[in-house]
Amino acid sequence: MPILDTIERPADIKSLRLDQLQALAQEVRTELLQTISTLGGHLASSLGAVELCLALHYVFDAPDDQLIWDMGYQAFTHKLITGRRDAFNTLKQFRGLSGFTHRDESPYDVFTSGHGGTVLSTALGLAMARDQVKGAQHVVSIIGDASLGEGMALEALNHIGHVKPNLLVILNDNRMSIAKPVGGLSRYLNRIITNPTYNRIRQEAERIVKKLPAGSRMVKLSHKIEESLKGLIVPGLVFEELGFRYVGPIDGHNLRDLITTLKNVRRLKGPILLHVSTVKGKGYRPAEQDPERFHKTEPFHLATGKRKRANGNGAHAAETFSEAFSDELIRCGEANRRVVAITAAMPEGTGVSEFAKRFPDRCVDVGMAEQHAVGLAAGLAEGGARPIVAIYSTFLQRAYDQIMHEMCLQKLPIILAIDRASLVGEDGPTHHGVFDIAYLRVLPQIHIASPKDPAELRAMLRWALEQDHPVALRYARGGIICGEPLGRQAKVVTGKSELLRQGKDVALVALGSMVYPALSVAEALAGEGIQATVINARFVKPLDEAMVKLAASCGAIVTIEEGQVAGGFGSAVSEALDRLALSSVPHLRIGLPDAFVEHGKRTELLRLCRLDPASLLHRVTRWYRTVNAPADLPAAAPPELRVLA
Ligand SMILES: Cc1ncc(C[n+]2csc(CCOP(=O)(O)OP(=O)(O)O)c2C)c(N)n1
Repeated sequence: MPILDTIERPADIKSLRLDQLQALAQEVRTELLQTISTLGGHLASSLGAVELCLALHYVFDAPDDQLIWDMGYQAFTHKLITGRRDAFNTLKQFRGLSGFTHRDESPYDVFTSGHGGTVLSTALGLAMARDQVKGAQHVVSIIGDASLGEGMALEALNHIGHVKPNLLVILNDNRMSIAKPVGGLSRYLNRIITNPTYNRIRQEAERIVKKLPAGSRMVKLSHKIEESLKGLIVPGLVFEELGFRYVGPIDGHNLRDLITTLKNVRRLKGPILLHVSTVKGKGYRPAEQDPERFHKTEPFHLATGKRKRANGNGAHAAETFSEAFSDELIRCGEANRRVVAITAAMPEGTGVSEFAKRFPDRCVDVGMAEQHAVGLAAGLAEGGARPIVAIYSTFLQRAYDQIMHEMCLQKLPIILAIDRASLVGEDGPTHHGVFDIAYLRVLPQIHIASPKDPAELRAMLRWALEQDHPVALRYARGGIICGEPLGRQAKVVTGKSELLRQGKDVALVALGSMVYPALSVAEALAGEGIQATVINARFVKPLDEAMVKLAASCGAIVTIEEGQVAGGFGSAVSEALDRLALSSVPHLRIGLPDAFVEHGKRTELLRLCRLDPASLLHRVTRWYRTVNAPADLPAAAPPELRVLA
């Protein structure tokens, strides 16, 4: 990598000639491909934004100028040229580089960002703050075409045109979301890219007008003509009407054009929208041909693009929660013609794509629009349909008010299928799905359940479809994390838990992904002479109070959940103990600490948060011995959760 090897900071690329910059782009692509084919991760978006990243750093002076990326997985080139190349082979690994922009990682990363559609609001805020103190820096935000359709981005677009600050918005338009984009906005952008006529006319008109005497009737007339032309054929009219000056579309792989245009728009005042056309997966044929698969990929063979199989012996991996959901959803669709599946731009990840093939008329992809997804579901439910909204826990946060107002307040029978409701692993703090128990539990009228294994998820989905009120099913990423599936289970009954093991000394009340680890802890405790009851809680709400009484009868209760302790399932059990006048029973709440958990493999993070079976055993044993210490012995200090950096 003769050129990349010499780049330690963005200033180093400013002295390069155009041909050297072009060669650098190829070296960066090679580096991206070598690293991500080995480690896996987001690929196609960054491949498509190589030239754009280089041109931005060539023209602007980061970090004084603020370059803000909407979801940093498209900005790996930016990472490579901002002093992080040596660590690039640690991308998304535990204690390695983040897979997104991350403000603790580099002064060049203005925000830690993994949720889409945020950047226009934060950029406007930065521009307004700059103007308050009469700062001179440029604020440049880069957003993808699908993310532009997010509610938050559209709200910001509306506001930017009102405030009219000096602000450059780069629309990185690769005509792809993760899957095919949906909606009028994406059709509109597509039309612009494929019809550059107006731009040519406008450039020509501007050239002629410049030659006319200032203030002449001809100049005024030409402005009028331009205005009326806009109404007919102007691309970007929508942006112009919102108060932006629209520039583009330009070829996002032509470094010369990119640099010239960026230099030009750098001088312009007011909000500018520069429309850049890029190819997702650019420069790597398999990714260009199948950008959806290479949006985020497992490790693969560079020569062919084929996945490297971790499981080389051909053995069948255990079923995941997403697979069980995907399969059961189809059965539910077959059994009930009113079932409608809704996804917010993630048909594959949330497991609705097979349902979509089977029942295309009953599957709706709303695009990156989680709030709308829940609002839409409310209308469908009121109209008699049975909507199932499949969204990752972390992105469902966007739809909180719709869950409260459109769903719970109206008591509509909508099912939220909340995937990745756990630590998610390599995507890290922007993506961990660990807040939903706390944020849903406080809402009246909703039932919240969490299955211990994929088979139970199937049963819960069937149960949910029989209910006449809102239901949330939350399930972890992947499958069960230890032991073998029990292969038997009690019928799912509203608000009833499942007793899995009886012991007289302590009750382990576990939720969802923590049930199998609790069983293994109970086995180990028996070896130490402590007999544990194990309860699969199943329901966070309504809580099984009979189960709470049973647990209390053991004299000590430990609740275990893969979610925030604050406000979580354990809190629900504590509240019940209060209600039942049983609050004197010692109760240890185990879950996630009051901190944002970093990235790494899920198993590594569970260990870090002391939710792996060995740590759980240690914590439960220590606490149990403290609680049962004879009164004349000083009690050991209660175990403390380690606070994460
Ligand atoms: C609020 C939110 N919803 C969903 C996602 C999941 N997601 C990640 S990337 C992506 C598609 C983004 O497409 P686009 O903005 O066009 O960028 P590209 O990847 O094509 O460069 C989606 C839906 C997310 N990150 N944030």
